[in-house]
Amino acid sequence: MTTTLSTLQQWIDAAAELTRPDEIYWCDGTEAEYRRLIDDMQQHGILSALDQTSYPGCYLHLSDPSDVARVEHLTYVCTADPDEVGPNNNWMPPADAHAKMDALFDGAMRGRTMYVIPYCMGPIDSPYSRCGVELTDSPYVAANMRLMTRMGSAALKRIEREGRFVKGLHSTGDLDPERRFVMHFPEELSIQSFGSGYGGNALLGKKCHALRIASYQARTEGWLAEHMLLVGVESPDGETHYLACAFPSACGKTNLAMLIPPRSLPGWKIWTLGDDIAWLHLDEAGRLRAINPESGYFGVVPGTNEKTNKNAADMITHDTIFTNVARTEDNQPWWEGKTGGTPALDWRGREYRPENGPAAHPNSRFTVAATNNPSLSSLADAPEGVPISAIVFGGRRPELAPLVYEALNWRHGVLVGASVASQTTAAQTGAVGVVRRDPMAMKPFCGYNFADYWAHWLSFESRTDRLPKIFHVNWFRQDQAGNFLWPGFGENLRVLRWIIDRCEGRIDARETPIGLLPNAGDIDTSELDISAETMQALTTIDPGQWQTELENIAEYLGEYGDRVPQALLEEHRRVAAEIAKHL
Ligand code: OXD
Ligand code: MN
Repeated sequence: MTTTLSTLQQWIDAAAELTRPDEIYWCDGTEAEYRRLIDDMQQHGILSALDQTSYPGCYLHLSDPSDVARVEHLTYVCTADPDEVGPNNNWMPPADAHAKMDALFDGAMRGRTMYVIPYCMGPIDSPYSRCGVELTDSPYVAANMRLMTRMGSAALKRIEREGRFVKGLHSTGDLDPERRFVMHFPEELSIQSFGSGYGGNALLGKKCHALRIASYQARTEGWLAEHMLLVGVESPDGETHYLACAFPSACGKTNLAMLIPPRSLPGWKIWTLGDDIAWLHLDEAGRLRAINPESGYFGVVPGTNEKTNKNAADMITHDTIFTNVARTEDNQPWWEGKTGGTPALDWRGREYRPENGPAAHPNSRFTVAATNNPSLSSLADAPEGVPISAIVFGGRRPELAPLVYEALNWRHGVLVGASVASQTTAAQTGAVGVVRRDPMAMKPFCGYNFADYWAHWLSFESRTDRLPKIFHVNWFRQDQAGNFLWPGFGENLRVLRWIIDRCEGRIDARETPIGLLPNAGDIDTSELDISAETMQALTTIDPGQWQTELENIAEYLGEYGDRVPQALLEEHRRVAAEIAKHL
């Protein structure tokens, strides 16, 4: 295969000239090709087959132990003007970044094959979708891209028709953490990633394209590229509402997107559109519509079981690539939180010993095609996407934030989103469990200055009067002893019901300084073992704590200087003044 698009061919020729691969292979995206990639990787020790009787089509990849998470400190956005990327990104002048990357890529693919991966982010025939081509020397990346994106001939046809695509160049290099960089050049629509094989650093369609580059494009084109799951909630009457929910990494997006309704809520159904990224556009009628640019899931494995997420547990029993999980004696995958089995080998391939830490890496992952998902929505491929009833922000907050609250209006909702904070997890390299600000759950992913991004969010208010309502949830409140106050998982549907009832104007709410909270008894707790006092704790606010929170938010917004929109600062002053009245 080659291409009729000369700009594509010239770019590939130049990349090959620099990196010197032994061979260039064009991916067509077929099942036969996927099988060949898997077989080759097994022969070269990159993948090993898991027990094919109990886990048909499942394989295990073990990463270099230094390469198991996203590397935010080595991720850069390179624009001519440093102010454009803001304090939320690392910046390097494009010329310096190119010089650095050229030196790293020089000859890096000698002895290797360069895989040419044309991909489409979003349904192949959607006007909202965007395409890219990734050049990589990693067959693991090629196989994962087939599960995660619409990859191959159909994407190439669209690229040749449109003539426009994001250029992604990737090499695992020698996996030396000192020679590892993920560079974005939004003005050139290009990405260069070197020295890592880990998902978020190497599957360039995901975080690099669908969030960092896409958010940059979305600002100038009037849409939003967001770190959001997309889920359809169908009531027993057959009414379906679509929610777009932004939570930081490893805060349960996959679980919420695939939620199994509890037995005590018969007749409810959940339909998954996406578990990580949503692209949101206003349609001609002024409604916000969303597509999921991905077509597979790269989910956190530990904790997945029949109780926490039966759909995911079932989904990963076949045709799945596991990365960095442990294995049992009989070669089944194993992870902390799995029902049954005992680990024999840990994620580093060593005999399992508890003193070496967890058997599976806390950020071990599954990669599966969305078609494996029993709760996949019939609209997952709809070119026009789905209409959004509510946007839901959330974070991992052991204290402070109530179970759920509603913003008074869009502008207040933007402040709520800009104020999201959450404990860090193993999805990124660095300390785990530290509360950090993560506006709209986009801290690691917004490809431009957050101050401009908030202004962009605010601009939607003047474009339509049909914007969705905005909410904030917190499934992670704990008592003094560290026990979770809310059962979470499937029971979160009870909170989604309240959100939907609010969207439909079917239920009242209580006005508080931070927004609208549920009235006592309005969140259905039937058949739940939860006391009225606990519900009270989950649905009231402590004005003193919130005063401190508002001070912290002001300090955080201050980091963005004069660029922060006045409307956001005014909204902050309004909420702070309301809180002061309740002290
Ligand atoms: C992810 C992440 O992998 O957010 O989705 O880190
Ligand atoms: Mn994510």
